[in-house]
Amino acid sequence: MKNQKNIEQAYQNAKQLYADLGIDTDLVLKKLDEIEISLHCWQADDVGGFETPDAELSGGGLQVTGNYPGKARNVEELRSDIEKVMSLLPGKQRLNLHAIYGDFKGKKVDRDQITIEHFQSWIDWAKKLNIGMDFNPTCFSHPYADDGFTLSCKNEKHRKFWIEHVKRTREIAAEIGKQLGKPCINNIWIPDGSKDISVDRYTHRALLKDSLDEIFKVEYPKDYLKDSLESKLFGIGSESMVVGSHEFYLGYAIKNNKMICIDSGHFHPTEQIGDKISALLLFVDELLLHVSRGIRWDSDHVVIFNDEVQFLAQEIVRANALNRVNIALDFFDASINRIGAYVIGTRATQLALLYALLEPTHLLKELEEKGKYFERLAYIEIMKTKPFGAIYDYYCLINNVPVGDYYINEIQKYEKEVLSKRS
Ligand code: RNT
Ligand code: ZN
Repeated sequence: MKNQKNIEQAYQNAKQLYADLGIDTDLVLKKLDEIEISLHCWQADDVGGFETPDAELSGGGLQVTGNYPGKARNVEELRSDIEKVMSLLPGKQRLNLHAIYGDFKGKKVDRDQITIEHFQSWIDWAKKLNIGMDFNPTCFSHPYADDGFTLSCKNEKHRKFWIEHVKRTREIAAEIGKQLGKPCINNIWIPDGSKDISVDRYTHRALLKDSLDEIFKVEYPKDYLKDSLESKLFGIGSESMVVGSHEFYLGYAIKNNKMICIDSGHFHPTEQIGDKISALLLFVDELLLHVSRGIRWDSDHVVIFNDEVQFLAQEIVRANALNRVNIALDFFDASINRIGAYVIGTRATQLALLYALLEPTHLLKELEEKGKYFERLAYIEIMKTKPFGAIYDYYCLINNVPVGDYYINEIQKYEKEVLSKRS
C-alpha cells in the first residue's frame, strides 16, 4: 500500500485526539469488527432472480431504474460479484438471499415447490467463505401477485399458494442456519395493498394475520431460524393502503415474539428511523434493519453516510444494542456500477457505526443529566470534525482492503475485465 506510513501516522494522531475525550480507538475498532452486515443479493441483478434466464422484477410496488451494463445473469456471476464486493470491504459480511435466487439449474420450479436442494450450493459457497446467510420469501414478480395481493389475498387458491411458499422459505432458512451454525433470519415482506381508496382493509388484514398464524405453526430452534416481519408505508401502485403496515406488524410481532424489520425507506420522510430503536427494543427481543435511503417516491437509493444513517447507528450504540439489532442493507440502483453501489452502501453503514462508536456518549449523557444543553450540543458539533476518516482508513489498512479512493480503481478494473463482457 502506497501511503501506508501516512495512514498509520494519521491514525496515531487521531487516536490521541479521541483519547483526550476518553475514547479508546483500538477498542472501538475491535467492536466495529464484530458487527456483521448482511449484503442483499438483489443489488447485483436489479431484483430479477434466476427462475428463468430473462427473469425481471415485476410489480410488487418496487421499481429499479437504470440500465447500467454488467448485471449478474446467473448464480456464478452473482457469486463472483459478491466475492468482489467482499474483497473491497473491511469487517464481516453475510449474504442475504431472496428465494428467487435458487440454483434451479434451468428447471422451472414454482415458488410453492422450492426446497433445500435449490439452495444447497449457496450454503456450500457460504461455508467456503465462512459467512452467515439470511433469507427471504419472494412474494412478487409472479402471476399470483399480479392483482396486488399475496398472503392477504381474498382468492383462497392464491393465498394458500403464498402460505406454502413462505412455509418453505422458513424450512429452508432453518436448514441454512443449522448447516452454517449461525441463525438465519427469514424476513417476510409482502407487497399487498391498493392504489386507491380501499374499503375492506379489515378483511385483508385479518387474512394476513390468519396466513401468518398458519405459517408460524411450525416451530424451529432459534439457533437456526429467526422470523422477521417488514412493514411499509406505501409502494408504487399501493399508495392508498398497504396491508402490512407498521402498526399491523408491530402488533403481530409483540404478541407473537417475532422480530420487526425496520426499512429506513418505508416511513414518512420526516419520521426519524433512529428514534424507533429505543422504543421497539423495549418490546421485542431483536430488530432487523434494512438500511436504505428514501428519496421522494423511491425507498431504495444507495445508502450514503447521511444524518439518518448516523442517527440510526448512534441510537443502536447508545442503547448498547449491537447484539440485538441485525443490520442488513436494502437498495437497488441499476444506473451506476452495481459493485460500486454495494461498496459505497456498506462502507457508509460501517462509517456510521464507527462514528457512533467514537462518540463520547458518557460525556454527553452527563451533560444532559446536568441540564447543560448548550455544552451537549457543542460536543455533538465538535465530534463532526474529529478525524474519524483516519480511523476508518487505518481499519481498511489493517484489514488489507483498499484505503480511501483506491477501491474505485479496483471496481473500474473489474468492470473492464468482467462486467463489460456480460451482454
Ligand atoms: C420492499 C422491501 C423489501 C424488498 C426486498 C427485495 O419495499 O424493502 O425488503 O426490498 O425484499
Ligand atoms: Zn426492505
